[in-house]
Amino acid sequence: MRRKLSLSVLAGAWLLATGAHAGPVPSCFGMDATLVGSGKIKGTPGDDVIVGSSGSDSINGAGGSDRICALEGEDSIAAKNGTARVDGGPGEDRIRVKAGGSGGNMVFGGDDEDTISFDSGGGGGNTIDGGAGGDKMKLKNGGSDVVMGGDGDDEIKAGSKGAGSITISGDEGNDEISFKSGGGGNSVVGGAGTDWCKVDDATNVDCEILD
Ligand SMILES: [Ca+2]
Ligand SMILES: [Ca+2]
Ligand SMILES: [Ca+2]
Repeated sequence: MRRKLSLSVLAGAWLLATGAHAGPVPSCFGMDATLVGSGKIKGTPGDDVIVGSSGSDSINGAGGSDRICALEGEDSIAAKNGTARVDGGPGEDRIRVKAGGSGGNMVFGGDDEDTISFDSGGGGGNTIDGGAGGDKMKLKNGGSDVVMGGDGDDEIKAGSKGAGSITISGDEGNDEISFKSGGGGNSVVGGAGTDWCKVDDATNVDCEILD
């Protein structure tokens, strides 16, 4: 059988071969990595599957629908213009996603105190989950998004220009949530802990209201 490896896979394989074990190619959101590295990692204008290192990485997807798994360390992650799937992993990560507007983005801060800024570009059906730790999330949502603070005292600033129900949950911890809706039918729930909310319009609100 013929096996064909793309250039980017070869680049990743080279990096893997330098380790003690040249094990299988790591995966990210169910796909084999096309790029594996540490430190500063830059993707291509196309769709990349990038896996970082246990150290602090600076990963730039450089456009396209990228899957980025930064693993441990205090990582800085940027993705733009496509549908992004990003997992910061453990460590205090800084994640910036400016999506292309097709929706269906997935952003996970993972453990520890992450800073997430997300712009849906108008597309809906996105999932943004801060994970454990007190996260700071600044979100321009699309319709039908699911936003979770996860454990810890989270600060969630969300807003949507599009119609469609958005579900925001602070989860455990004392959370602060502000939400500007683009239409009705939204849900803002603080979850366990003492939570504060500032909402302009939501059908289901369960938290202490801030004026
Ligand atoms: Ca890392
Ligand atoms: Ca993290
Ligand atoms: Ca959290």
